[in-house]
Amino acid sequence: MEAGTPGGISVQDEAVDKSNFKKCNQIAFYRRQKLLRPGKSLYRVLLDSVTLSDENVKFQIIHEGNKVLLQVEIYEIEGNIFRLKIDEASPLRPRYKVPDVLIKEPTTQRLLISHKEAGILVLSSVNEDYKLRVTANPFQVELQSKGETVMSVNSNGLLYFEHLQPPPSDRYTQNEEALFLFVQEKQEDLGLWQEKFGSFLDIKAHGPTSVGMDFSLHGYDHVYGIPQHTETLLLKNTSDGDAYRLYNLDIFGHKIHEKIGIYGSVPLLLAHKPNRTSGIFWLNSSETLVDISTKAVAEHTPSRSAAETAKQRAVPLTDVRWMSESGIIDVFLLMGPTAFDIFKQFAQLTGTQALPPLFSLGYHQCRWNYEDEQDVKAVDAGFDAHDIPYDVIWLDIEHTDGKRYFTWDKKKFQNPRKMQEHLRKRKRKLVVIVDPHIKVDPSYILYAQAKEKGYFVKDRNGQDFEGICWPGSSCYPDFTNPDVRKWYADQFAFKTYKGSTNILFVWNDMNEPSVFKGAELTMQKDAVHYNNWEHREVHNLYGFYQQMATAEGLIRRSSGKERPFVLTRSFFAGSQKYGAVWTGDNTAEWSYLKISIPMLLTINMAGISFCGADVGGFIGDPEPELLVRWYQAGAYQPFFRGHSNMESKRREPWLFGEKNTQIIRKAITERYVLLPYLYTLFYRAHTAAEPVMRSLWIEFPGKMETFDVENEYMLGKQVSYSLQFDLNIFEVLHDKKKTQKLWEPFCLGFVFLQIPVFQRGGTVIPLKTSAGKSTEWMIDISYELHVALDAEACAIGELYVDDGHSFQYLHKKQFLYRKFTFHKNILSSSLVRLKILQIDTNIKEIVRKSTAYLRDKKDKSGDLQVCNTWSVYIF
Ligand code: NBV
Repeated sequence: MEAGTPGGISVQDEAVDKSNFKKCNQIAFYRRQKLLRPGKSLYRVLLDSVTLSDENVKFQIIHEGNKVLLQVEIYEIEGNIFRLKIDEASPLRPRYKVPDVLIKEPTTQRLLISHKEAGILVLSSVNEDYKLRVTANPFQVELQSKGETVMSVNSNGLLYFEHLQPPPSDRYTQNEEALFLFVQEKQEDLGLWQEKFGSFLDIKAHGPTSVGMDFSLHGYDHVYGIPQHTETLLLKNTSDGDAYRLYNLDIFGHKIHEKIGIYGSVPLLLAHKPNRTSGIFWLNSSETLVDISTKAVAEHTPSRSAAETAKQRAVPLTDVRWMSESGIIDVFLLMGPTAFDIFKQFAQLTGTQALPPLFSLGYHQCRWNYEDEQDVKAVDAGFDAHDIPYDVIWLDIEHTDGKRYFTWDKKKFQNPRKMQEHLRKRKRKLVVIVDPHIKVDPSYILYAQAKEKGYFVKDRNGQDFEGICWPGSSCYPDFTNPDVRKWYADQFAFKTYKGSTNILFVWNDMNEPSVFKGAELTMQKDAVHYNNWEHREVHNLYGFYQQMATAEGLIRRSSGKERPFVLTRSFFAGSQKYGAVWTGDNTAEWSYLKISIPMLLTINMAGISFCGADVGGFIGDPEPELLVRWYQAGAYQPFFRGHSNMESKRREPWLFGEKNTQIIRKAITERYVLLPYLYTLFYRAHTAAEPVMRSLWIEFPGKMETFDVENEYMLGKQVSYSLQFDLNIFEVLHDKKKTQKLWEPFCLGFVFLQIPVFQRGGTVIPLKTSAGKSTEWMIDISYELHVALDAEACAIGELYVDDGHSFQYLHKKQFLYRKFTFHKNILSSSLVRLKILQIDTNIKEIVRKSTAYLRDKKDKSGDLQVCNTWSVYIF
């Protein structure tokens, strides 16, 4: 059978047909919500219903039209977070509340009622820094920080809540029902009880359940976040077009600069102005749309004279309207006030980045497909022959027995253990793909077991949901069920997963989930999950749960000792706890290289530091210059993997002539030399929620000129990377002046020989003195510190080291964490935490060597070079 076309299935045939995917106006709940225009909200607070407890303040609001009551709960959460929950006061049945995303029930603080009269309720935080001013009629909430209004809620009156109703058949006689359906049709098909899209029909057992609300961000005209879209870093105004869509979809050949959702969703939006950053985390896993509109308004200051009013300043204001198909309104208002505070606040709710095993920060070589054991060995040997470091080789779907995951193609991979032993000797790892769909085949043990245990997602008639994917007819494990996750995790046990060893790690693909003949190539929204929840409620969580179960499986197979590595395509808020994500099927074109940077920066802002884009572009064949430039970019991104489609030409780094091989080798080598710094950054991401890859505004929050920069970013605090397309004008951010023009010694013929990377003045970064064949080969290579001084001739930096693979750093606190200070010509190192003695000896060595290095520099130039801004440093 032809590879990739089981049962004649080839996704490539189905690719990029835009009509497969909805535009916003083809989404019924969006059309319904858009009927509500900005204006006075019909919701009014019943002030008599206000109750205060240690945990929260509760009250009811009533809709003046339909008289439905909603229950509002306001919480103050430790660390400058406010939570607003709105649900029906007495729903017909419980509405879906997203479980498993918050790492724990947040610790609340008692709010105080400081004022309650004349239709106004004022709540204050314990420290009195924040005030929530609740207006009763119409219902609005204004959030103030020390007197400054930061955000207001429902100020455009767009609170929208479709309450659960009995189906029309229970409410009307047959004739009335016919009339109802007729009226419904007349109303441009509002899609209340069913919704058509092409030949697909979504039957809504519980009718319309949509929710929505607006937020005004005062003084802000820069908003970011809500991945994943192929869009600019700065979120755009959506007034004249489609809203940003958060709905995990597998869009093969997706275009750039579109607001349709691809693969993963994190409903976290950040707003930034020079003195403050705020965040909105809309915890809802159903399809969600976000409208954004920025305008200038007159400055909002109470009681001004006529003369003052005439001189009123125009200030920016951004309105953000969230609309979800289902669930409740559960929104966290993150008050910052700095970007780093927002990252901490979000991590406090959803967890921090898992600390990756060190090997996974090395270079990964992937392709759809490395054909067989010989191919794997040859590619592995190719890296050594060409003196290029790499850590991991990957196997795509063709390695399996007919797309039955957890199995091997018996002809091509006759002895997978032996192949892994071969790789192990060469200190390398293997990653294999494990997609969620399971081939309908009673003789396939995974299918038979899941079928028997009732572990598959069901269709609306209670039968196992069947869709088409790589293996042909497939069923989908219901990962929302904890028993299914446990069963799935058990499949990774060495005894169960035949041919697997502890150098094998996992890649979860197609987990949006991708269903070839489904509506928008995904699962029917009326499919049914654990506890009878419809797929529409949990859609954006499917991949999150698969990665959770997979990571758990890898941890369990090592009896809790080893850190897992799991790459997922689909993700949600909190996926950072389970591993890495990549941006999916990009195309081998310059524009995709360019857009990969804002896409990765946005994913980083949303808490997922461990992310990357396929180097070279997955679809098509990059021209050599593009490939080389992509390696240079990837070397400075958190997850670094070369990958290509089965229809693309082979692309191993040495296939493009000696000169290109040399430049690629250099880029990958630089990555390996930089690993101590990168690993330290991941430690910071893991423990302090600091993103590894940061847009400039995060590091320079007061510098407006950085707010929209998306071709340059910081790797941690200390290194900046710049993607430059114009070889003659090279600008980097300068601390004092706006930018500084550099020259072109970076260019070599058609391509940069040097990657435009800079070390920030005032910093010390730890490096290895050279690269090895893989991370494991580098254990004995010594470290060195690179010091770039600031105007005061000082510098600081840090280094984190542990065994690189186990949980000993956590359970036994076996790690080393050192801070370095360079001051008055002396480099000193202070211990933050240490338990591994032999590494400490190494550190003394670092200090000795680097001081020598500095002396060396001094000798050569006659003076230590003081970098009062950026030091141009070529690694
Ligand atoms: O498993 C094959 C590919 C994989 O190589 C790619 O990285 C994924 O994003 N997969 C998608 C399925 C088919 C894409 C046409």
